[in-house]
Amino acid sequence: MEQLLQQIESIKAEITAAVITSQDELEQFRIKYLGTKGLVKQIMGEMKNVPNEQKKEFGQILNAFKIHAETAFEGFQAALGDTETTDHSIDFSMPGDPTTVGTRHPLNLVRNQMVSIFKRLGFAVAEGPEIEDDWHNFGAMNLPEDHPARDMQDTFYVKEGSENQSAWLLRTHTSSVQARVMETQKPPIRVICPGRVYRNETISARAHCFFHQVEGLYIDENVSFADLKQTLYFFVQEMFGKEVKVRFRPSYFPFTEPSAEMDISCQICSGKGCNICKHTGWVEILGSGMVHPKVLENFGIDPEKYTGFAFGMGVERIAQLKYQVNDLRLYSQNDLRFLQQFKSV
Ligand code: 2NM
Repeated sequence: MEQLLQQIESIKAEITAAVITSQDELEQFRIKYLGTKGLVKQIMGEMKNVPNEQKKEFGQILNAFKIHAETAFEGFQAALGDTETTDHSIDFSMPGDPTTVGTRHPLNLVRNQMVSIFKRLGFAVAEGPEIEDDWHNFGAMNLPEDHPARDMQDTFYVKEGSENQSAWLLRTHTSSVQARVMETQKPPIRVICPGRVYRNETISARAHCFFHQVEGLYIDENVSFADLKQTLYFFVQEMFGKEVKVRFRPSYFPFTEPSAEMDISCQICSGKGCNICKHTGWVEILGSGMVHPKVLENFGIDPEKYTGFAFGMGVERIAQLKYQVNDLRLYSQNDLRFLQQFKSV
């Protein structure tokens, strides 16, 4: 038994030390160790002389031995195969061509940042269709039949309405998504709706026929205008830094009452006066207000019990202030000289 183990160890060492440089030598190796009369088979044959109580342990040792020989053989075989098929016209030590990594679109970067700030305040993200019906885009939002936004001059209609069929259009704001949220959820509601919207404008540096919005909506008992101000103040501080100054101006929207627009101190000239802020030191960044009682009623939400605030802002405008982009067309022209200026993450 002791002798047999020594024999196995020395054969294993021999195998480990073997050098194989040709198919001939490989075949010799196979016959010597793995052939029908090879050493592995021979040692296996010794099994019958091992006392019964040692058979299990010895069996394991034999098995490991066999695997050792087979693995070595396969290794030699693979190595030989490789050298014989190597294409010497390829230099594997040459450094590879660098992979060019894409960049993220600035609107994507800014949208993600906006969403992440509102998520921290407990807002959920809601999305909806870009082709909408009259009701979700206009009617539910308290826009009267004769409101100019409903005009063909301002809105892209996909399908004209008829007596028994509502018109289909490209949504002009993501309020239509909030309409769908109010339709399906009961207060408390706290959502933001990022997405693309469409308006029939002549394309220029300052206007485009599509752009991107993030709109927010918060409905619960006792939601106040103070909540609106503090939420939006928190947002701009996170977006532009603690130094940012804000001011609210009274405004008008059919879907809110009262309504306000918010300006921030110009991020380009720090309030000294430049082209972006038209030398006022302030730039408008969003519209907001307390949700109009009629809008709440449209969705069966009791305006005596619940109040809410809503706001809407353009992603392009925020990105303009962050990255000093002075022509809206740059966002959709896919000019790599523009796009490659933005980080990839
Ligand atoms: C704005 C300005 C003010 C707004 C209102 C609503 C809803 F669904 F509650 F009626 N969503 N968004 C809103 C309010 C949007 O954009 C400049």
